[in-house]
Amino acid sequence: MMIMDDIISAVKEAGEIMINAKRPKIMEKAGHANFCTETDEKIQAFLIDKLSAILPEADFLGEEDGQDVFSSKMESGYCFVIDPIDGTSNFIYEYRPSVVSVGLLKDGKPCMGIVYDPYDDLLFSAEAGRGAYLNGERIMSSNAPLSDSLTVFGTAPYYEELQERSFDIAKKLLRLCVDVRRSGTAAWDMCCVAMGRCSLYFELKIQIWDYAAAALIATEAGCTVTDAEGKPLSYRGPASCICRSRGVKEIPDCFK
Ligand code: LIP
Repeated sequence: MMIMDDIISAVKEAGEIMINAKRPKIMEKAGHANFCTETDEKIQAFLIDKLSAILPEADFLGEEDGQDVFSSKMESGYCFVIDPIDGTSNFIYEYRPSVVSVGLLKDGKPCMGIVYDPYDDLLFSAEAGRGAYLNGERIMSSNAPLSDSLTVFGTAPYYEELQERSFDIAKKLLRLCVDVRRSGTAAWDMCCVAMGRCSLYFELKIQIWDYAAAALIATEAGCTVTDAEGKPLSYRGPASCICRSRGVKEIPDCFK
C-alpha cells in the first residue's frame, strides 16, 4: 500500500510519545488491575488525527474509545483498529515490553498490521499476501518442534473466570516445551512467535485491538492463528487466541 510508509512514520511518532511520557495520570477501568493512562489516550488521539489525514475515508476502533465491538458501519471500507499502548500495566511500572499496535481492516478483513516497540526500536509490519517484516527485513516463524521451543501466554487479571484454566494449560504446556513465558502484551507475544523467538502463544480472551495487527503479522510469517477451538479469528470483537509457528503443526492436546 502506498500509504504504508506514512502509517509507519505516524506509529513511530506515537512510540516517541510513549517513551517520553513522565509519570502519566492513571485511570482505572472495570475489573481488577485494568488500567488506562493519559498517555494511552494521548497516543490514541494522536494516531486518529494522523491516520485520518493519511486515509480520510477510514473508520476507527480504539481501545480507549470505550467500545469493544465492531459496528456494522465498519463491515465495509477501511477501519483502523488501534491499541495505543498494548501492555499498559507494563508501561505504568516501567516494565518491558509495551508496544503501539495499529491494524487496518478492509471490508472487515485484515489488510495491514504494524506493531512497534519504541524501547528497542523494533517495527513489525505486514500487508496481506505480502509477507511479514521486522525493521524492513523479512521474518518467518520457527520450524522447531514445540519440545525444542519457548512458549508464551497471557491471562488478564480482570478476567478472573479464565485464570484457573489458563494456568492449568500453561502448566501442561511446561511439560511439552523448553519453558513458558508471560510478557503482559498479546501483540508483542504474537510478534515473538512471528520472528521465531517462541513457537506458541495463547490467551483465552483478548480484544480485537490486541490482535488486529499482530495476528496478520504472525500469519504472514507462516504462523497459524486461530481461536482456542481452531476456528479463524472473527475480527469482530473479543476472542480466544492460539498462535502457532510453522513447527507446531497442530493444537496441543492440553487445550482440549
Ligand atoms: C493487555 C493484553 C495482554 C493481557 C493484558 C492486557 P492492554 O492489553 O495485551 O495480553 O494479558 O492483561 O489485556 O490492556 O495492555 O492493552
